[in-house]
Amino acid sequence: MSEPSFASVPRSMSRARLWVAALLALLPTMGWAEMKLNLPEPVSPLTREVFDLHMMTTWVGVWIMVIVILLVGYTLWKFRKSTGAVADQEFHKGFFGTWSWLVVPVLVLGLDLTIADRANSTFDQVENIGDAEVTVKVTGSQWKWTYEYMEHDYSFISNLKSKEEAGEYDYLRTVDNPLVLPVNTRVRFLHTAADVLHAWWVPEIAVKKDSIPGYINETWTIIEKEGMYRGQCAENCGVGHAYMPIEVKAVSRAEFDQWIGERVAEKQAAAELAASNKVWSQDELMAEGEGLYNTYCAACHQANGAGLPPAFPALAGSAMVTSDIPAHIDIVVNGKAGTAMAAWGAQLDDLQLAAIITYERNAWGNDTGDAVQPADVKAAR
Ligand code: HEC
Ligand SMILES: [Cu+2]
Repeated sequence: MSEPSFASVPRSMSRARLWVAALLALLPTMGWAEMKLNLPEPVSPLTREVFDLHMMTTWVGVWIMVIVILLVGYTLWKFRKSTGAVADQEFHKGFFGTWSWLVVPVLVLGLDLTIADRANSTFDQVENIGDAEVTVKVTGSQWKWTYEYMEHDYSFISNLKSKEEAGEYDYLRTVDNPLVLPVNTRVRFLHTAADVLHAWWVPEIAVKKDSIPGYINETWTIIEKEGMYRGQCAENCGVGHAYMPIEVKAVSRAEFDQWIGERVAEKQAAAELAASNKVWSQDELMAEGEGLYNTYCAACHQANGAGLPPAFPALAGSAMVTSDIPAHIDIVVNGKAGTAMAAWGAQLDDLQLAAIITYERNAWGNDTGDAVQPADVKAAR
């Protein structure tokens, strides 16, 4: 891919015109509808503290700026040369000249310590994890989030919604399965990663800490208002970094309890089915595979299998998908290192993988007639 560079810009185009062109190019991509000047409104005690600290330091900065500008402006005006002003050679001997060296630094230090004291108590709050009622382990991987409710032994993957599903405006902001959390409940997050550094960041509800492979970081929140809160991976984690948005759906405690109860029951039923050694018909696999494909694969390969070449290859008519079964199973289970094609072996069970692969081999005119069984996937792991 050749990127346009400054070197390739014709000489005749001045630097100023380049800047104007760059700004104009940015305009349509900015979300004007939601453009706000300040940080998002906090909805938890800790993020409110962070927000207040930010406001306080901002106002200190604003007032210092105003005072300095007024002082410099007044001085330039009052002692301008045209009125015959002459530099004061005895300034350092006067009262202000003598004492300002002491008084000004003392004032500045006092201000610094005032900010430091507030910042210190905020940091104490950041580390005040406490006993939580709900603990969620958040694992970042290239390029999706896995949420595990530790008290319920229930986990799921949260994936980018395709452009078709999300719509033009919400694309890259919405996911298929948001993290669901109860309001007015102390929640503890355990952050880790499966491959490289990521960072789970939802500014309204929690502070940001890196997700590091083999290491656990903790953050906490008490969400005070029901609603949908959004965030992004905040640590550059590779070519798919922009494809792992975060959504947190905050609901009432009763709604949360019901939701988690249903999910756990569903999961148990699915596990029993996958372990049952049943031989599946092509139709059954296709029916199961379509939904899974649309959930996990369509963001890149598209619902119609056409992909988004050259970044994401088409699966409709692909040589691998229409002939070589072992290679097909291998790339889905193990991924392809160094590309955006992730390994799905750890995220999905044998039945789910067999269903997706069978779907790919028979959808969009691929019509191979193959029915890849869970046992085939198991053997290839
Ligand atoms: C984040 C984007 C992304 C997602 C999500 C994704 N893939 Fe891929 N996939 C790719 C890329 C990129 C390649 C090309 C890798 C390469 O360079 O060979 C690829 C290649 C493939 C290939 C090989 C195609 C060929 O003709 O060589 C298959 C099969 C495949 N993906 C299946 C899947 C399945 C099944 C899923 C869902 C479980 C999935 N992919 C999810 C990005 C993605
Ligand atoms: Cu990331």
